[in-house]
Amino acid sequence: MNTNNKGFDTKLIHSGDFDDAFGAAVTPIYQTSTFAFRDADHGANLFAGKEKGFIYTRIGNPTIEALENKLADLENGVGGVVFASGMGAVSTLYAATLKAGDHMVASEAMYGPSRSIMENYFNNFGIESTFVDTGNLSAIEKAIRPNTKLLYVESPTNPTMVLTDIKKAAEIARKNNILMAVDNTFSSPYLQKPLDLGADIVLHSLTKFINGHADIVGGALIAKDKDIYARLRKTMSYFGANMDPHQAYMVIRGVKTLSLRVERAVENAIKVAEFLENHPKIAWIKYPGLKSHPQYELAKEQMKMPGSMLSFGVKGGFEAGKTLMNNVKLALLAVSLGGVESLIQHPASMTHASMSKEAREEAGITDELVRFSVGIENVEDIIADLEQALDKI
Ligand code: LCS
Repeated sequence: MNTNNKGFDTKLIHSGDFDDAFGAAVTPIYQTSTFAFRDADHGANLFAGKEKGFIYTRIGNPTIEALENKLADLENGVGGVVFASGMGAVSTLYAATLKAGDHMVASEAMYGPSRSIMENYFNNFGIESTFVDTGNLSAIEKAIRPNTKLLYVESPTNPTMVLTDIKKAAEIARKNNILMAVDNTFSSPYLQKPLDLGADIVLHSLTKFINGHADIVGGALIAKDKDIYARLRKTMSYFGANMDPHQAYMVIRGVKTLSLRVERAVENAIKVAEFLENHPKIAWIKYPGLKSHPQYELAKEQMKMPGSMLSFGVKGGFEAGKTLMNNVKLALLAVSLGGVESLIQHPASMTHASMSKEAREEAGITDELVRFSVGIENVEDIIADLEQALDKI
C-alpha cells in the first residue's frame, strides 16, 4: 500500500507491504538464502544494478526489505538497512563513516559496547574518538577537531537519561561538515524523529521498543540521504551482520503495535517515576517526564512523550539497590529494555561493565545507579512490587 501522507499508525500497520502472489494479509517469510536468475544476463544485470530484484539474502530479501522500507517510512528517511543486532548496526555505522585518521565525537554515556568497540577495536585501525556530555552543546563544539567526521549521540542516553538538543547539535555538525547519527533506541520513532530534527542517520536496537516483545535481537540504520544510504547498505552486505528473514518477520509483527505499547508504557512510567520520586528510600531519580529533570523542557520540545526508561539511586547506595533488585518479584532482573514486561538491572556491573570505572563515573554511571524499563503491566502491580522490595531495605 502507498502510505504517503498517511498517519504514523497507518504506516505502522501497512508501510512496506508488497503484493504477494497469494494476497497474504501479512508479509510472508522468504526463508531462502539465494534466488534463481531467469538466465545469465538477468544475474549479471542484477549484480550490475541495472535491474531490480533479489540475488542473495545477505544482500537483500523481500521480507527483510519490507521491514527496511517500513522503518525508513517511520523515521522519514530515504532508506533503511537492518542487521542481526543493534551492535551490527553500530559497528557498520563506524565502518561505513570513518577511516584511519578520522575522529568521532560521541555521548560519554551510551550503551557500553557501542563505546567499547570504538575504544578497544576501531582505535586499532587509527580512528580517534572523544566522549563528552552531548547534553552540553559547547562540550560538543570544543571536542570537534579538523579531522572529526562523525557526531554520534544517544538521546536520552543509556542509562543516565541525558538528552541532547538534536536540532542544535545537528546545526553544529552541519556547520563543521560532520555527519550526525542519533541512536533513537530509547525513544523509538513514535516519540522522536531525529532526521526531521536535522540528523543524517538514525540507529536502532530493534530488540527494544520497535520489536517490543523480548523475543528477537535486531538492529537498523536509516539514512536521510541516498548516498549515505548506499554506503551503509554496501558496508552491511560486505561485513555480513545482516538480519535473517524470520527475524524480520518477527519485527514486522512486533512493530505494528508500537504506538499502543509506548503510550501505555509512558503512562505507567510517569506514575512509577512519581512514586519513586516521593519515596523516602529513593535518593534521586532521572526521568525526562519529571519537572526535576534538568532537561524537562527540552524533552517536551523534541519528544512526543518522555519515554518509559528511568534511572535512580537508592539511599544506602549500591548495597541498598542490590537488595531492591534481589527482591522484586514482578519486574524481571534482566538486561534489555523496551519490551512489554518491566525490567530492572544494574548498569555498572551489567550493561556498562565493558567501560572502565573511571569512564563510567565521569559519565554519571555510578555504582548505585539502578535502571528500570517500565512495562505495560497494570501500573498498580508494578508500583506494589517496587514498594514491597523497597520495604526490604
Ligand atoms: N543502542 C542502545 C541504546 C542499546 O541500549 C543497545 C543494547 C544497543 C544499541 C545494542 O543493541 P543490541 O545489539 O543489543 O540489539 N542495549 C542493551 C541494554 O541496555 N541492555 O541489554 C542490551
